[in-house]
Amino acid sequence: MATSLLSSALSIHKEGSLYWQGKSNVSLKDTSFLGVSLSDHRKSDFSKPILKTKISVGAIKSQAVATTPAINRAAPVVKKTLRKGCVVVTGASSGLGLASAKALADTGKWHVIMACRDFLKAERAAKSAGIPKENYTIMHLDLSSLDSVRQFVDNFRRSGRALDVLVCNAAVYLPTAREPTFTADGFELSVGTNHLGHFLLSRLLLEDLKQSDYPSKRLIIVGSITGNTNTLAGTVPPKANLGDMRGLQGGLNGLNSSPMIDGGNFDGAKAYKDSKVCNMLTMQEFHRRYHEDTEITFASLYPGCIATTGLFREHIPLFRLLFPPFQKYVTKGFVSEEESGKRLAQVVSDPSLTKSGVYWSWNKDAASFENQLSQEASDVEKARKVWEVSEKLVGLA
Ligand code: LMG
Ligand code: NDP
Ligand code: PMR
Repeated sequence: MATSLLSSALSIHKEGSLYWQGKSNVSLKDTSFLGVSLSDHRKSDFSKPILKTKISVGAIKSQAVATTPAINRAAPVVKKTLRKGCVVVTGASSGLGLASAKALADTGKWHVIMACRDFLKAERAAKSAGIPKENYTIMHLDLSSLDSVRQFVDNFRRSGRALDVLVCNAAVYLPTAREPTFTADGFELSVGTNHLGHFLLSRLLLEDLKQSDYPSKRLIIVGSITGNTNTLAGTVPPKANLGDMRGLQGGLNGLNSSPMIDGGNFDGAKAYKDSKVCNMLTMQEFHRRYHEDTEITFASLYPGCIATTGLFREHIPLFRLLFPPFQKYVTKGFVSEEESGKRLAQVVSDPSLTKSGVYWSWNKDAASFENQLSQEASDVEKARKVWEVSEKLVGLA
């Protein structure tokens, strides 16, 4: 009996560390203590055990990934194998989206719908990343067009797949633009793509998530430290600020309203940070409105500073050259694309990250913790207003 228990424990650990390889193999120097909320670094819970030590038979069972004979002997209920999950990841053609698609597809437990605006680029990216071809499908989605968002939802439904997890990851960042550019529907491009496109997508796909019979359904919206003014990174000018949202209410069209949410003059870096605040507020509003009834987990995260991604493609060459070493050696907030992909994959499927309404970050030991959002990014009234104004803009109300 003792031998059988021991062998089952060993197998569980083996499964756990195989499945959650990302968590157990991360390098300690990858994460920044500076990434931790300034006002809340005591709460940042460096003592939280990493998953490998936390994983329990129950946790394995809920994912039903383990079917080794040793585990079956110890816990016969585990026999029932969970079907492959289906996760939609927007902007999976590069950076964090691609890395998370790979991390998830490589486990063999997920089919990844890569929702991308450039089909060929996505196909090449998936191939060169070596994503197993039976574990992904590319579907066209251009978040800067509400028609395209609706069409994607139709196409997805026609595919007959269940939707178990949705990851709103795609984003654009236009720090050097002097003049605003606009989406097909006339919204300033950064907020239009990063927030409004995802807002419509997630509102429509909520119905599909509700219908899924998967045991842990999740809607994840990628946030960022730079939208949180309670951090050093968030105080680098220009700071995020939604103000009274008069620009958003006016439709961000730059004609009869400002292209900026707060009604100010166009600033691409600020528009990006504002869009991230909207992403984090939207996640919380979803949680308040739907978590209890649907049992869907709503979450956001700051995956670390992935200084090498395409996000900085519009920045000046000197910035692109200096930013990675600056983050690696000065702030120590740098993470590789691969590591960031494993982090997002945890938020998608880790059995211990089921809490809803949480903004996840990772501490210097690469363990996840519930981070504190800035005052604005956790403002209940602002969240409601962003929700209500956004639903008008995207034609839901
Ligand atoms: C706005 O500027 C832009 O206007 C906007 O267009 C958009 O890009 C936006 O958020 C994005 O930024 C905001 C920013 C500009 O303003 C400030 O941050 C105000 C403070 C300005 C201070 C300038 C100092 C410049 C030096 C930075 C290095 C400090 C680090 C400490 C050094 C310790 C050394 C041990 O700010 C900038 O544009 C600054 C440029 C930031 C680029 C980041 C790269 C910095 C390179 C630093 C060298 C890295 C070398 C690495 C090797 C390390 C070896 C140990
Ligand atoms: P990348 O530029 O590498 O990836 C962004 C993805 O979004 C690309 O696949 C891009 O497609 C896609 N995309 C852009 N516009 C659209 C659109 N209109 N429709 C559909 N897809 C679109 O950047 P990252 O991987 O760095 O960014 C991913 C997420 O991570 C973003 O939400 C960002 O805010 C967040 N983040 C990034 C950090 C970092 O340090 N890099 C830090 C914190 C958060 P295409 O390949 O065709 O251009
Ligand atoms: Mg920042 C203290 C740590 C820290 C962290 C974790 C980041 C993350 N940054 C930090 C500090 C600083 N940055 C400091 C001290 C400066 C002034 C030199 C600085 C500057 C800076 C610039 C100019 N940082 C930037 C930029 C960008 O253009 C990036 C940006 O704001 O995009 C919106 C950026 C970022 N810094 C980060 C992260 C994660 C970014 C990238 C983007 C994002 O939030 O998604």
